[in-house]
Amino acid sequence: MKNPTSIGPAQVSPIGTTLERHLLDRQRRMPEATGDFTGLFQQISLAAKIIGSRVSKAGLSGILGRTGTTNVQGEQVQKLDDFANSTIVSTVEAGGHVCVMGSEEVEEPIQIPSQYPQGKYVLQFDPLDGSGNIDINASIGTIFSIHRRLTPDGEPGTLKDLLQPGIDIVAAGYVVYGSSNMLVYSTGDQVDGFTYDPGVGEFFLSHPNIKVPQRGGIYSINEGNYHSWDKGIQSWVDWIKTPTQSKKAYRLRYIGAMVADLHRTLLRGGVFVYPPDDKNANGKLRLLYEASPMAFLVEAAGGVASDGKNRILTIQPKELHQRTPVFMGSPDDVADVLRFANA
Ligand code: AHM
Ligand code: MG
Repeated sequence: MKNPTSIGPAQVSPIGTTLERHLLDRQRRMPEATGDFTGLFQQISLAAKIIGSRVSKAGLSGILGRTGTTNVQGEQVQKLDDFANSTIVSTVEAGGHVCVMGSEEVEEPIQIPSQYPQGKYVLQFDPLDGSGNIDINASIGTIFSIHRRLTPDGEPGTLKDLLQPGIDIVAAGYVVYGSSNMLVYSTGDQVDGFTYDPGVGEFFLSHPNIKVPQRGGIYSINEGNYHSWDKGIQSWVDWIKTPTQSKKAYRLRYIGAMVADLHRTLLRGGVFVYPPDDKNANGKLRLLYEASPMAFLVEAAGGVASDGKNRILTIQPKELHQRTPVFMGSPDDVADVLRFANA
C-alpha cells in the first residue's frame, strides 16, 4: 500500500473548491458559528442557480423583461424580475434563518409566514439588477446583503431590522448572469469569486481574494446625462477622456447594469459613478439594495465607495427605497472624481 503522505498536499482538492466547501471551511474556523449563516447562504446560492437557469432560457420560454403577461402559447408568465424576486423569497423564507426581507421589487418589508421559524438574520436584495438589459441578452445580476436582526429573537422582524447602515453588514454579494454566471461575496475580510459550472450544477472558486487595482483606466457613467449634471461632474468627464502629458485618456465602458459595471471595476479597476442629476437629486441607485452591498464589496477589495461626501457604508437609511449618489472603485480614481465634484 502507498504511503498516504506520498500522495501530495492534502489541502489540494482534485475537484476545486465549491462554494459550499468554502462556506463550511469558514464555519469551522468560527467555533461559535451555528450553521445559520451557512444555511442562509446555501439558500441564496440555490436561488441564484434557479434564476441563472431561467435567465439563460428567457428568450425561449417567453419571459423576457418587458413582455406582457402571456407567452406565445397564451400561458400566463411572470416577468423575469418578478420570477427572480419570488424565487429568492420562497427559497429563503422556509429556511428559518431570516426574520424579515427587503427587496427592490417590493414596496414594504417582506414578512416570514408564521408557519416558519423567525431567524436571526435579515436579507435585502435586488433580485434582477439591470433588468433593462434582459431583452437584449446583455449582462444582468442579483445583489444581496445580510445583517443580524436588531429586534428580539423569535419574533417577526420589522422595518428597524431593515434600516441598518452598511457598516453593520455581515456579508454581501452579487451574482452576475453573463457569458458565464459568477457569484462574488465577502464577509468583510476579503472578496472571493465563484464561477458556475452548469454541467456540475455548482459554483467553484475561480477568483480568490479579489483586489481592486489602486488605479484603473476605465470610467463608467451614463454620459447621456451630461447636460443634467453639476458643473463638477461635467468637468471631471471632460478631463478624464482628454489625454494630457501626464495621463492617457480613460476608456468609457457602461453596460447599464450596476452589477456588471462594478464586476468589471473590481477586476480591472477604474471608477463607476451614478451622480445626482436634474431628475434625481440623490442619484438613481437604491442605498439598501444596490449601493450598500456593492460598497461593502468594493471596500473589502481595497477600493473606495462614496456618496460624494461620505462613505456609503456609514449612511443611516431612513426609508427602504432611499436613493444615493454613487462613486466607487479604485482609490485613486475615486479621489480624482471627488476632487472635481467637490471643487
Ligand atoms: P434596475 O435595478 O431597475 O434595473 O435599475 C438600476 C440600474 C443599475 O443597474 C444601473 O447601473 C442603472 O440602473 C442604469 O441606469 P441608467 O439607465 O439611468 O444609466
Ligand atoms: Mg437594480
